Amino acid sequence: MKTLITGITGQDGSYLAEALLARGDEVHGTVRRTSSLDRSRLAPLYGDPAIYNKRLFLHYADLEDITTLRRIVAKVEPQEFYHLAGQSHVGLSFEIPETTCEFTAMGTLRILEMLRDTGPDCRFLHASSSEIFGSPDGSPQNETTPMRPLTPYGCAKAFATQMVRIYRDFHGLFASNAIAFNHESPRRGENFVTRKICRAAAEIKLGLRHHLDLGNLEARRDWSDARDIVRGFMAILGHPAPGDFILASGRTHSVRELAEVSFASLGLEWTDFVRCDESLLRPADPSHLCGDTNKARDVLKWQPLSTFSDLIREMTQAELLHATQKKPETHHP
Ligand code: NDP
Ligand code: GDR
Repeated sequence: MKTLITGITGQDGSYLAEALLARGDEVHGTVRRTSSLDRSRLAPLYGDPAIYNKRLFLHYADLEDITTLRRIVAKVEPQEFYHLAGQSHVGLSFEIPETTCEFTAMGTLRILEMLRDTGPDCRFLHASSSEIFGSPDGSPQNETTPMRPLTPYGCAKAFATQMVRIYRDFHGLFASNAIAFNHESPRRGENFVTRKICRAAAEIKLGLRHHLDLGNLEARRDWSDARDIVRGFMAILGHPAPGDFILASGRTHSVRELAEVSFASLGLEWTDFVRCDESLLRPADPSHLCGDTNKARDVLKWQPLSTFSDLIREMTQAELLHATQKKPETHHP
């Protein structure tokens, strides 16, 4: 099978590329021009001469550059198209709302318009988000929960999610929304709270720093393992009919509990090191997001395999290894 991924250099894109290659696919990914060619999450694939430019191909295309994307789709003729690219930081979307909406909302609409022209044979997945629910009336949320976003990022995802529904219902595209709740891994971006906490705990353990500044400690999130969610993406496009599917763990934890698990896994008491920094509080922050995964469990036979504490411990250990490699050598007399 030929597959196309936007956002292949990101956390999810890199795991998805690995999983699709393991399935036997020819994988194509779009990358944007950056000043550094360090696409570290793809490093294991780059380094494999049997994979890179044999079964994994990268193409330059920005989300605004629909002509280039159209050319890539025409050349590759993918059977599956995973659209993961976008500005993915919710807090930052308050600082850069226009680019967030341009890439996430309009970028998705342009791709749908292109697929409407190029033909309905390609199955399309949009990585939607729990942020579309914002302040829901009840918890947990399912595929029919009304969208009530609180953040520019959530608004952009809500627009894209509804457009996917419109193109599925009225233009006959095989287009699905994976409504994913937070998912993490050692490849998570460094400014998301899980990675930030796990990294700080490891650096504090090694004496490389002394404090960690955090925003809202009471915020609760439904955290999963990114590898479980990526498995869900593949199950969604593997299902014979398109639709919307919640992918989540169905359990919530607070940022406070997250810090406790990470620091405790290194024998540290988190309260000795964590400080509250009010400048890290967001203008708005959803507080009751928890996914109801009954549809994905029943229809796709999908379920998450990893637990919250195992994931946080794995991420903390990965940071410890990383920080140890960075640590300046001690010179003995
Ligand atoms: P990352 O931030 O790790 O990756 C984002 C990807 O999008 C990167 O490959 C990035 O490229 C690319 N990208 C960003 N802007 C553009 C642009 N203008 N043109 C082309 N490519 C661009 O995100 P994740 O892997 O964590 O998430 C994947 C998707 O899933 C995102 O859309 C995110 O919003 C959504 N999502 C994620 C959740 C999560 O908890 N991880 C939960 C719900 C939804 P580059 O490497 O060059 O920056
Ligand atoms: P989120 O993830 O906004 O849910 O978006 P993030 O890890 O950024 O924040 C989770 C919660 O932690 C609180 N928080 C902090 N967050 C960050 N980043 N840094 C801090 O110092 C800090 N202190 C407390 C936040 O306020 C928030 O409540 C993620 C992204 O992957 C989106 O792309 C995705 O759509 C949603 O998850 C579902």
